[in-house]
Amino acid sequence: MTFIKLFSSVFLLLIAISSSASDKLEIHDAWARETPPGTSVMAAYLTLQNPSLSMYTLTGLSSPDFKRIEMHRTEQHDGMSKMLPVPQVMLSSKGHIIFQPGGMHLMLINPKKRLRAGDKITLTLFFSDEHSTKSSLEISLPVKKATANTRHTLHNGQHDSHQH
Ligand SMILES: [Cu+2]
Repeated sequence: MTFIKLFSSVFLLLIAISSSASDKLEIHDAWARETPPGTSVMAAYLTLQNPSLSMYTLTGLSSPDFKRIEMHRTEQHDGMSKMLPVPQVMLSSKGHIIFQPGGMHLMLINPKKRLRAGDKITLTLFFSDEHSTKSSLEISLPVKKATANTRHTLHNGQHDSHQH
């Protein structure tokens, strides 16, 4: 291999690495709500910040600790709260997405073991950028008890088997 060829392949590799979402995106305030024993669903929250000029789409999530992860949003209908699945979420340049109690949230479905406050959950977020390049970001978030601040968002409704 000539020097030029070697140089260009290294250069391409650097471009590929620097354009991945994991380099550019920031996760803040990530946590999952501790649930009573026997509950098959947990809610998790986080803020996803995109300081870059690129646009990303959050296309899904997975976790080795759960069977599957869904994105939901909560809507009020006639005083009843209803959860609707969100297949993907756009993350604009310089924008952010907030998953929070009473709003858009993550549903962690069928934990492989009981998770208590103080435990950690591993989550992988999958992204696609404006060129359809796929990337992923792995994070670790703590399980916490609901605080007085989040408890007031509890409500009745068809999804009262868990809190969101
Ligand atoms: Cu939900």
